[in-house]
Amino acid sequence: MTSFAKVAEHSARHPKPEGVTFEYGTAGFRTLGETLASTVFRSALLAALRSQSKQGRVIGVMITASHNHERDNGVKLVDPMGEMLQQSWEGYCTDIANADSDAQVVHILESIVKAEGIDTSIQPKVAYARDTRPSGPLLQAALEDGLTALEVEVTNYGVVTTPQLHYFVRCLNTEHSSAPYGDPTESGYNEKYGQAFLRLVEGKPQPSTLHIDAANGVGAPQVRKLADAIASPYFSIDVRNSDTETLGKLNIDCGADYVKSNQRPPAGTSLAPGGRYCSFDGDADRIVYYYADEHGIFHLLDGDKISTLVATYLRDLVAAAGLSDLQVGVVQTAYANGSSTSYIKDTLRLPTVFAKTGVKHLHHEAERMSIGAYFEANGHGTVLFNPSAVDKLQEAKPTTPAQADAIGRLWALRDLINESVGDAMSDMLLVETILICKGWTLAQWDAAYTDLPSRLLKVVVNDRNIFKTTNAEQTLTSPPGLQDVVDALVAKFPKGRSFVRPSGTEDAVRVYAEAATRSDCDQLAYAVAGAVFDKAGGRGERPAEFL
Ligand code: NG1
Ligand code: ZN
Repeated sequence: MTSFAKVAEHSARHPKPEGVTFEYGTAGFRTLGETLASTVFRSALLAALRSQSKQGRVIGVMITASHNHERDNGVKLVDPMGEMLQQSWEGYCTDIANADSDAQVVHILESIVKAEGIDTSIQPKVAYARDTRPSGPLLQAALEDGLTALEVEVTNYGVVTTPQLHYFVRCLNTEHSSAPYGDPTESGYNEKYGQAFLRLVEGKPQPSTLHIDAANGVGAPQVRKLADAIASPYFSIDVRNSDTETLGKLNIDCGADYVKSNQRPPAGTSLAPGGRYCSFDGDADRIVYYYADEHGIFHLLDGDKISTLVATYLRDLVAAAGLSDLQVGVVQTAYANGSSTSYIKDTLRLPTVFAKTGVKHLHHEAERMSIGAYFEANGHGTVLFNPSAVDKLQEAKPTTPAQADAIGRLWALRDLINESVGDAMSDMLLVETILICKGWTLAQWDAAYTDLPSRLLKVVVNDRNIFKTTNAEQTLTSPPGLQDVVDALVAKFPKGRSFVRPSGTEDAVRVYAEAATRSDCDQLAYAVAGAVFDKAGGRGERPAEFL
C-alpha cells in the first residue's frame, strides 16, 4: 500500500517558488531550470500515481527543455506505450505543481486517487532520464526524492535523448508480451535501429558522409554510439556542435530550431556544394536536413520535406507489395508549408489532415490511418502502423519475388521507425535509407516541390491566454475582431496565408505567414504581428522590421 505519510516531509525540501505559476503545456512543464525543483518533485509523485492507475506499468519521466535555452529546463511524463501523457492528466499536473503548501500536495494526491479509482496497493514503476542541461542533476535529485517518498521501483537511464526514453518505456511495458518492442537498453536501441537500417540498404551504393550538427546536446554522444553499433560505411558521419561540456553552448547558433527558424546553416558551418548536412535539436527529437546548391544557395529540407519523402516511399512500397487496401496518409499542422500540402493532395494524391500544434495531436490523428506519417514543419515526427495494417502485412501472400521483397522492406521499415515518438536518430536512418535506395542527392529529394516563402514571428503580449483559436488553430475566436483584421491583410497578397496562436511552450503569441514572394511574405507577417501587438496588448518593442 503506497502511503502518502512521507510526502509532506519530502515536499518541504522542495518549496514552490513564490509568485510563479506553472502550466503543463504542449510538451510538459517548461521554464527557468532554477525554478523547477518543486515541479519536478511533484511530477515524480504524479508519475507514481499514473503508474498505479495503469496497473503498475512503467511511466517515463524526461527532464529536458528540448531546443530552448540552456538555462531553461522542463519535465514531462511518458505513458506506457511511449506516447505523451494522456491529456486528461495534464490538469492534475498543473494543479499539483501550483499547490501552495505541502499539505495541499498530499490533498491533491488523495483527490486524484479518489477521482481515478486508483488501487494504491499496486507497486508503482517509473523510468527516467535527462538531457545535458546544467540544471539537470539538481532536478534529477528532486525527482528521485519524490520517487523515494512513494517507494517507487525505478530505472535511471542517465543522460539520453528524449525519444530514447520513450523507446525504453515502450520496451519495458511490452517486454513480456507477444510483441516485445525491443531491448530496453541503449545498446538494444542501437541494435534494433542499426540492424533494420543495414537490412534495408545493404547491396546499394554507399552514400557520402553525413555532417550532423548535434546542437551541442545529448544527440552528440548518442549518435556516435549509434554509429559505433552500425559500424558500416553506409553510415559514415561527422558530428559537429558536439560540445556538451562547455556552459552556454547548447542550442546556441546551431541545432534544428536555429536552422529552421533562421533558414540558414549553423554559425561557423560553411556548406560544401554537394555535401550532406542535418541538424538535431537539443534533445534529439527533431531533425532537419540542408545543403548548398552549385551557386552556394542554402536549401532547407524540413519536416514537411521529410514527411513527403517518407509518404511517397511508403506509398510506392505498399503498391509494390500488392497491398492496395493499405492507405498511407499524412498528418500536418497549420505550420506546414502550403506547397507541401498541395503536393500531398494534388501530386501524391494521399489523404492529409491538419492537427493542432504539438505532437500528441498529430500522433492521435495518425493513429486513425492505416499507415500515418506525421511531421511538424520543425522536423518532429514519425510514422505509425495501425494494428490493422500490421495484420494485413502478416496475412499478405506475395505472388512474385518483387511483392515478397516489398513486404520484407515494409517489415524492416517498421523496425527502423520509433513509433513511440518523433526521433531525430531513427528519422535520420529512415531518410538515409530512402535516399540510399533511390540513389538520390539532397537536391534530388528537394526537387519534388518548392516551398513558398514563409516567416514565423513571436509577439510578446500582456496575456496570451486571451488568444483562443479554432479550425486546427488557424482561426482566432478571441480577441474579438482580430481575425477579421488578419483576413483583410491576407487578402492583399497572392497565395497569402497567415494565422495567429498562443504558444504552448513560451509566454508569447506566434504569427505565421506565407505568400508567393519573400517580400510579400515578410510584409504580411509583420503587418499581422503589428496588428496583434496593437490590438491585443503587445509588450516591449512593436514588431515592425519592414513597415
Ligand atoms: P509552441 O510553443 O506551442 O508553438 C513549439 C513548436 C511545436 C512543438 C512544441 C514542443 C512551432 C511553431 N511550435 O510549440 O511545433 O514542437 O514547441 O516542443 O514550431
Ligand atoms: Zn526537442
